[in-house]
Amino acid sequence: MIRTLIRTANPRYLQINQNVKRFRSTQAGKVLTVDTMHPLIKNAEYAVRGALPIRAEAISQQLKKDPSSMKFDRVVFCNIGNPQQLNQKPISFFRQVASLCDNPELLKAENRSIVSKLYPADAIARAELLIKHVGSVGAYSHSKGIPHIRENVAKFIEERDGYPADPDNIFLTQGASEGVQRVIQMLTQNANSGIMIPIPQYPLYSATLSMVNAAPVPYYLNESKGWGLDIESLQKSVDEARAKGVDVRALAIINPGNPTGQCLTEENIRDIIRFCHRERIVLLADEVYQTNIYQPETRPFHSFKKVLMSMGSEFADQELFSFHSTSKGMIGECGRRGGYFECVNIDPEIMEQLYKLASISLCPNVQGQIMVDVMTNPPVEGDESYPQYISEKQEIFESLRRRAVKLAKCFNGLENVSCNDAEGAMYLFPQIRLPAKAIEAAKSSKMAPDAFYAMALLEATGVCVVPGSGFGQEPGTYHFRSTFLPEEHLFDDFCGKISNFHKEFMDKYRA
Ligand code: DCS
Repeated sequence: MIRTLIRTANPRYLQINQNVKRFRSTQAGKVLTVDTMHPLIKNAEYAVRGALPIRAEAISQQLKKDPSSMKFDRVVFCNIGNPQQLNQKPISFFRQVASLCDNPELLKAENRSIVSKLYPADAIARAELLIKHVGSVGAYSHSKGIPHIRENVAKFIEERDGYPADPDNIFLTQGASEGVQRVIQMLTQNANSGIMIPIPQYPLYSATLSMVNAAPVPYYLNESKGWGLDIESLQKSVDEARAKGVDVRALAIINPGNPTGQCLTEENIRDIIRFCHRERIVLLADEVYQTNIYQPETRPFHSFKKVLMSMGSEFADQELFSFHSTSKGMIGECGRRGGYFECVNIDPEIMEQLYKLASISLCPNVQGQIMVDVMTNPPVEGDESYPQYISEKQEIFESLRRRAVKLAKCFNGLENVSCNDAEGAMYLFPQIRLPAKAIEAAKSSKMAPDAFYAMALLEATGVCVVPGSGFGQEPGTYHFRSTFLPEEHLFDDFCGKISNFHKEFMDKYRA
């Protein structure tokens, strides 16, 4: 009792006691908060899954509980190039091979008679071959990816380009994303290292640069020339960055473009290679949409590797990384996370460092690697699965092409909206000239004007698009990106909803 009195009367004791309490109260909260987390991760932005999709997800959940709570019965997710989410059918052969590899019991002699009724002979043969090379899909593989599959990727590249490819220069990855992130990590030494990225761009690039604390060096695509890429714009941007002391090390090109859908001509690619060679810049060619080509006669796909190889010995030292994925094309197996990148003219010591980096993650997931195998080595004429494979692929392709045209027509029919056609990829990126009153209303809601428009579209129709500000755009212009992936039988309704909303929006905010 006396001791307690002395303690409470002693000012020094009171001070200590208060400090302990304060210490305990900070201890009581979470150790990991947004104030204590890594600031570079906090700063990274990724609009494809940003505020709009988060609200769309909440509405979608709400509609499940209370279907009449909105003016529409479901959310249409046009914010992401995720075809199977919108019911695109997987390619049968791919799934047959994957499922047999997953369940090798089916390949045992005693099950043969049943299995051969369910699976075509070439799918069974492929699964057997893969299992021979892979072992179990449940085992870690070689960190660069299963050698047999890398050999198939090399053959695919050789056939596509007409120039040799070395399986040792190929790394299999979990989607193209992992490859892009790894290469950007390798390329950036400090905050002064710069990577040129297109504006508009797919935000994987800006987000990765944020996370490694390197400098994005933007170059603008020319909307009035069908989102063309001119060398003057590249030169201007590299000169300006270097004048500010930025060490510009690489140029990222997305071809066909995301979100812009343009497909580069061979001549243009040649000029870009000459530019990189002259300026000593590594090329990063993101070619994940190489088979989403909708005007193949006038705008076919040319790989950077092929064009570089065709330019002869003068350019034989140009460094190039090119990326591909099983998520796009007519495959759309986004969730399986398959991809690869090819390294061309990369320093052997850097190849070792890339191998080390891959080893730290042990290996890319094996089912994703199997998807890369079937993507690069699909059924060929004479195989049992060939007719079905070709017809499934063709059906998806023709439908995507029709939807691309239909949506561009819909956008171009809207007041104050203009939209370039998609030569490739899965997206349209229309420009909206928003009325001053809408821009003011956006300001008072503390939103970017294009985000304000996109949010109003979502709340009125359930259609979820991504505001142009998430990809970057010329200052003072407003855009949004929409995929053209909604199912074709719902497409007229989808276009109708957008048109009605747009008319009401313009009526409300017209000067
Ligand atoms: N590169 C580009 C240009 C992409 O558009 C994407 C995905 C990727 C790389 C990475 O894809 P994977 O890791 O799946 O191979 N596109 C995103 C988009 O804009 N919508 O969906 C995902």
